[in-house]
Amino acid sequence: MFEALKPQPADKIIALIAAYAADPREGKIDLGVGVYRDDSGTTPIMRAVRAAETANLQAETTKTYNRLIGDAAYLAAVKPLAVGDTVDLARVTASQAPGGTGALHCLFELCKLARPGARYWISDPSWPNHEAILRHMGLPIAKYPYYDEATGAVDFDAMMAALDDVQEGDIVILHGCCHNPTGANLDLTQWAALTTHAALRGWVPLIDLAYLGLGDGLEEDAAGYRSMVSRLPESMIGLSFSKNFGLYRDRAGAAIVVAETPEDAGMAEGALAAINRLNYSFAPHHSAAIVATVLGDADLTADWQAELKDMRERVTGLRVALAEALKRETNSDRFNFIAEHRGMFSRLGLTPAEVETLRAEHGIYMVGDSRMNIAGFHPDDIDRFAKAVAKTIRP
Ligand code: PLP
Ligand code: TYF
Repeated sequence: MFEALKPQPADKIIALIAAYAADPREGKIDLGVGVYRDDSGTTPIMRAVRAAETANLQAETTKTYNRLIGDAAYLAAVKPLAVGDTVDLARVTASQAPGGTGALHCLFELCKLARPGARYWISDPSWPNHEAILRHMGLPIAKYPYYDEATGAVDFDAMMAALDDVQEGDIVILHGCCHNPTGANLDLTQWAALTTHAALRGWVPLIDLAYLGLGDGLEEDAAGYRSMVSRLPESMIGLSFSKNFGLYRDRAGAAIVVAETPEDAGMAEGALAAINRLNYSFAPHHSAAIVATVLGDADLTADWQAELKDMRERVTGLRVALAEALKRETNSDRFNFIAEHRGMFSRLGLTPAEVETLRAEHGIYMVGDSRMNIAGFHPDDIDRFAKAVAKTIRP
């Protein structure tokens, strides 16, 4: 039967990992997959994560099954982290999921059960896996324009105009902060306008939250989507701890539902537990237990927040240095937006041919749409990178 299978299209981001590894050149620069790296080029295990993992290893007494919905301490810590004190927690339920991807998949399945006719709106562009997963699940996709290449900002008018076609009950996927791939984010006024639109038109937001704390701060990054969640009867959050806890391969995430009433939240909880059972029964415990231990301990939480702040500030510092170097080398303001953006990514705005030239001639790897993982830069790379870009785009 397997001869009937067709080759699967590669994930263009994941494919870059292998292409970069196979390049023998000294001084190659990896701006591909979105993982945080420090100045030594490593993706560190965070101090609080290491401490919690060590403590858990000693304290753990059993490996028996936990609950289908997930670990109680983990979910109790995760809900307030996501929604803050903006909603009554009796209206909030959550399930443990293997990473943010797992959380999104669970929420799509929940929507499929609750709203069979819904369309799923994604930003154009968005993280490619949004469209890929929805397609895989056979769910109907609609797109809203998001990014204005000319200004480097959100094209909010175009976004709102497209959302005029939304039907009651549709699901609109929004990036909670640190938009992937553009780095351009909604401001508080725009979140408020979207909230009013959702309230009037009856669409339900699904917030993809993969970079909380990597933009301007844990509270700052949450302010926009929390204001929306607090004003609407229903919303969902797909949370990932891959980036802000550095737990990538260990897979920690949560599918969070804010329901209109505690009774509805109870129904959603039952469905989420069943979805977990039907997919893999129990989500991986190890990584979730690390998050629960960190968030359940004031000292570990403070240390996690301090290290996350350092990570965030490294990225913001690299943004400023990069924008300055590109301004100097290209003698233009074309790339100033990089310093304004937040999160791990910005798109340079180069053509696919220019991206290919950077790879072939300079050993610089970025996604074909010219998305760069800013955290991938070493400070010493920036001048050479800016010179290479200037040479590549010179008419
Ligand atoms: N959503 C966005 C926008 C992402 O960039 C990512 C990748 O990190 C995820 C979700 C899910 O990440 P993970 O499944 O590794 O937790
Ligand atoms: O966009 C990125 O680079 C990260 C990592 O299928 C990632 O979100 C990329 C592709 C993918 C899973 C994770």
